[in-house]
Amino acid sequence: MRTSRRGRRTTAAALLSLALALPLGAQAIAAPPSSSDRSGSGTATHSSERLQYEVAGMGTAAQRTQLTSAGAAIDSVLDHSVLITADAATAERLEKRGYQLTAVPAAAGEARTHDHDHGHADEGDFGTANVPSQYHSYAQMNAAVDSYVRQYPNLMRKHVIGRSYQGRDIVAVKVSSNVRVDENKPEILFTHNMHAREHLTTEMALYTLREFGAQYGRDARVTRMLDERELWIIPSLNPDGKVYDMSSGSFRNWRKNRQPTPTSAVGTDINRNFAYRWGCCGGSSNNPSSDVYRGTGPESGTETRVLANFVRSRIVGGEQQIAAHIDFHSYSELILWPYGYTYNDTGPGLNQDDRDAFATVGRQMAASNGYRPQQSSDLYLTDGSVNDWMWGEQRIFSYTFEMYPRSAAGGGFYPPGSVINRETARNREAMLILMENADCMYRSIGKQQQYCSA
Ligand code: BZS
Ligand code: CA
Ligand code: ZN
Repeated sequence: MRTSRRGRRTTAAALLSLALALPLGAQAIAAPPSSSDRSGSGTATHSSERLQYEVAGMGTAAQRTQLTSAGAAIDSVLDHSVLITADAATAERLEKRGYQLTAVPAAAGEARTHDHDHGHADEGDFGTANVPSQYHSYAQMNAAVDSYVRQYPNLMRKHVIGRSYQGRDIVAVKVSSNVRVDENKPEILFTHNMHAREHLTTEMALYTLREFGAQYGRDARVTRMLDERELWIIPSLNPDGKVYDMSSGSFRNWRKNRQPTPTSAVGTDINRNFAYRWGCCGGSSNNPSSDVYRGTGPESGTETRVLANFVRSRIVGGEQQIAAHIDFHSYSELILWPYGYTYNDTGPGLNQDDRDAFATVGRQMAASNGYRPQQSSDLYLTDGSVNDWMWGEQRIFSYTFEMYPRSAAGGGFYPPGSVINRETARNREAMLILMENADCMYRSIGKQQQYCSA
């Protein structure tokens, strides 16, 4: 099944010269230039074509961390190897350093996006002329948000918390009874689509709006949570990346934002750009062409800054109102907690009780959805991740959910639309568990007396 890397690259080169040989008009049809992505020219797209590789001999977190600090973003961790997506330059760099790369034939990632799909009735879940794609584009996402807010005006309110690098709205929907008033209730934050290609996470946000809207006043737990908590949902933290990933005929496997860097490479990894031990520990890259590029400084990424400012704005009367947070990613079916920058279970500001509360609630959530619970550094080290900042700087119990599928075989970043309903509803119980624990996470370890009696 697997072709050698050289084989694939020859194919890529052939495709590239074919694309360049096409008349301009035909090229425009093959890969329409995206007017809304100012930095994304067709040529840049082709010359940085990105393939997926399996890297052998990656059985330990230390080995995976080393690969990460060499600039690779790991898509998925297998028992003895990992899958990465890399452009040709990165792949070459890794091979020079002695890594064994095998190109994996692209499968689901070749699926077309709906934006430029003109009637390929056999293209299944990613959209046809008659059946709209089940994955929302950025514009469709906003339309869906607006319609929920219109449908449930007392329960949902839209806040534009800032703009992306290219100027798109970054939207947070507040969901709570008496939604217009900032009440004294524990607040919970769900963030989605920080990484461009992880579109299932945007569907997760839309599911939550739909479900909570429909179940308020019907389901006792949902009703109680929306009466006693204030929920913030950010359906796309990376609108520029989402649009870029969807706006040619096929998905681009894009992860980062679309902000220029000091080189010709584009994009900062938002999840390596937060201002807690930024770049400290070999868990990110200073190479702008890397998928885990950490940016020029902490919060140099526009979207990182928008989220951090929003979270800081929730400090009221000296107290951070947000108690708990889930950052939804895909894929691998994992529940992760901090710290990511160290292999140690505890660290400065994270004592054994903190860690035990993280792990206990994390495992309860995992028992409900079948994901695997673990400290994120069990995978590989990361620095500047959102979870480390949320806990280390804001003392927010912050988890990462890596959604469906478990492995690349289930479609990787682009699973068929037919799984959306099942795989979003799968997290209903876990979200409620976190919300129910958010008033006192230490109750889960029997230490509410010590930590939560005001
Ligand atoms: C992803 C994987 C994600 C990352 C894993 C992770 C999250 C590690 C948080 C540490 C902390 O992109 O879905 O590498 O950013
Ligand atoms: Ca409040
Ligand atoms: Zn991600």
